[in-house]
Amino acid sequence: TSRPSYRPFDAETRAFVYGLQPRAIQGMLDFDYSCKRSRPSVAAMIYPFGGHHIQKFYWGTRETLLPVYTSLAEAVRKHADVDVVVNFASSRSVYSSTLECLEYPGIRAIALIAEGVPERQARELLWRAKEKGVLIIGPATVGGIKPGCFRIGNSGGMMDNIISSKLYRPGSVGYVSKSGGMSNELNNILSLFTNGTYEGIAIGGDRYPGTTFIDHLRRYEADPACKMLVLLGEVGGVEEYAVIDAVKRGEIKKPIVAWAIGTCAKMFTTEVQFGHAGSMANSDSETADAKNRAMRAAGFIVPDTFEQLPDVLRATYSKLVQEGTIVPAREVDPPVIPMDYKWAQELGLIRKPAAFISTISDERGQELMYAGMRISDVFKDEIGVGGVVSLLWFKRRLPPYATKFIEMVLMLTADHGPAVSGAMNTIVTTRAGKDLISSLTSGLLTIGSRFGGALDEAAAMFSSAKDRGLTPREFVDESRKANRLISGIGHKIKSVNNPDLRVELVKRYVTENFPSHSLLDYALAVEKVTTAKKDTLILNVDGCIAVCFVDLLRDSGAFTPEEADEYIKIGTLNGLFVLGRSIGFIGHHLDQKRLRAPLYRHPADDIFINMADVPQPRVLGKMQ
Ligand code: Q5B
Repeated sequence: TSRPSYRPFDAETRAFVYGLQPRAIQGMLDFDYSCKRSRPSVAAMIYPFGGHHIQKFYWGTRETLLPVYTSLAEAVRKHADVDVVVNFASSRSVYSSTLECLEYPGIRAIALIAEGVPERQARELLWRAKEKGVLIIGPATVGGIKPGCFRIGNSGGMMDNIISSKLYRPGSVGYVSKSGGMSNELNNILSLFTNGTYEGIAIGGDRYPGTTFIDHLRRYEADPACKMLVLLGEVGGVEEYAVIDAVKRGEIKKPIVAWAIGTCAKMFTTEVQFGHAGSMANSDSETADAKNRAMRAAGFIVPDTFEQLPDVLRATYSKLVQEGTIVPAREVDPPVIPMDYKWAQELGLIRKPAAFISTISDERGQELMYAGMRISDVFKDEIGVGGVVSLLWFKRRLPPYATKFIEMVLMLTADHGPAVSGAMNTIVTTRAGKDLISSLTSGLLTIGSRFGGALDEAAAMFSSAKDRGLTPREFVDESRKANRLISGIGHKIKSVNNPDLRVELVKRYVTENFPSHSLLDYALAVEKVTTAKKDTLILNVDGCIAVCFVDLLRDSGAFTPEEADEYIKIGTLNGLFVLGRSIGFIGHHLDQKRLRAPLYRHPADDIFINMADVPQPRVLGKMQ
């Protein structure tokens, strides 16, 4: 690139981000947009897993796409203009990925964000990078920021911080620090007491950073656009002394304001290790006080306390303005960056009507809740499947006789052999090679008003007839006149002489356990009338369960009359058969799979095909 070596980042800098870091990348793009860059600073992401794909980001108010490559080689081939890598690889993989970056001569700067990189590996990377003339920032750092030009990862903090510290446009002060957090503080102070940051680098808190204070201060010294230097050092290590030597040798001539943090260490009676791995004094010269003294003696502008840092910054800056070294530029407002929806919501700035309402379960807290009941209590109270159904379907705990009844229904309806319509469809579907869900749903879709899905209508018909005061015979006659079959009456194979024992079990349980069973009694009286006509017109399993459930809804005391009516109307009762029979359909699917049952084709001789009265096909329209 045409960039001078002292200026590795400018408004044209393009970077790869190593690792999937959508939040950091969005932050970099938002920064770019606030700087009015013509195009995003991130060209692509490198992520070895999950295949080559693209990801969507915001560019101001619009959206833009960035590619994700699985190899650096491909990324480098496709983006020859990229010369920076922001490496978010973890401490485990940062070594190998950085070595790989160093193989590409086009990559001139690499920021290593990972913490906990083994010192031996960090030193080797540092040495190899130096050999190739590649600038390394980190490890264990947020990186740094070049206002108006380029932001490394999350440097500079949230966008409101970036805007308030005026990082969207360059100032005149180049700083180095160890900590990313203190860099944010410096950006803020510099925006208040000078014309702001020209470039800021946090070298990282490890004992062996890839580049140290002096490397960056030399660049700032060489860069004519940088007019004033700031060194924010800290207790531990000797990097500040390299800067002192450079100042003494006259290599650094620009005014340099400095402070070493950690002067409070002397207040402790024992040795203090601050947050960074390197921030512990191993000798007197490594204390913050010794460094501040030495820097002051070498001609640095060192305040007496950190609190006085703003004053000396203001004084130094004002002097440079007076001399004409710094000519403050006219302030320009940055473009408005739309706030992320989630952030705005967290701040309570916006509200939005929810598209969905849900009132039965909640998994957002520490523990999954079923209608207000913790999942651990579901087990502690041993409420069973019937209890869970009562919570999730009716949003309340029903008395034990009721939850046991629900369980009984699920067990009774679980299967009725392979010959029934739904099981047949499941079996045929399975034999066509379909999966469990397809085979199950094919069976479930068969459930309807004639097969298994007669519960809701049976509940409605019987309760309406009883509520209207019709005698059983009047009800049967009314239905016949209207040409309506009575839902819940009749069975293909069960009859008075071949009773359905499932129905007998339900009847016995309900008469013994329910507080009342008036609709069941009414339905049994209707059965007497219908079976007198034909012995297969029994109260069938659908009908029996339906009328008993109405008795439960109406007389258990757990539902208001309105709720009871509503549950019948909204199709709750068929749900019992659907849920129960799913068990059987899944069983049939697994059975056919186990049996390796081949594709089924119905024998043609079992189908009467007659096209005698089908008219001969005619060709419509003109013949050519
Ligand atoms: N007739 C169930 O039909 C069946 C009448 C009736 C008045 C009636 C039929 C029906 C209502 C729907 C219903 C649930 C189709 C059934 C279930 C689950 C299952 C299934 C399994 C399992 C049986 C003969 C004569 C005719 C009809 C009259 C029939 N039903 N009159 N009300 N409800 N019922 N479904 O045997 O004068 O001769 O013309 O639709 O409740 O699905 O095991 O298989 O667990 O899987 O073919 O138990 O009853 O009788 O239609 O030939 O009728 O009786 O009008 O009179 P059938 P049809 P007529 S349980």
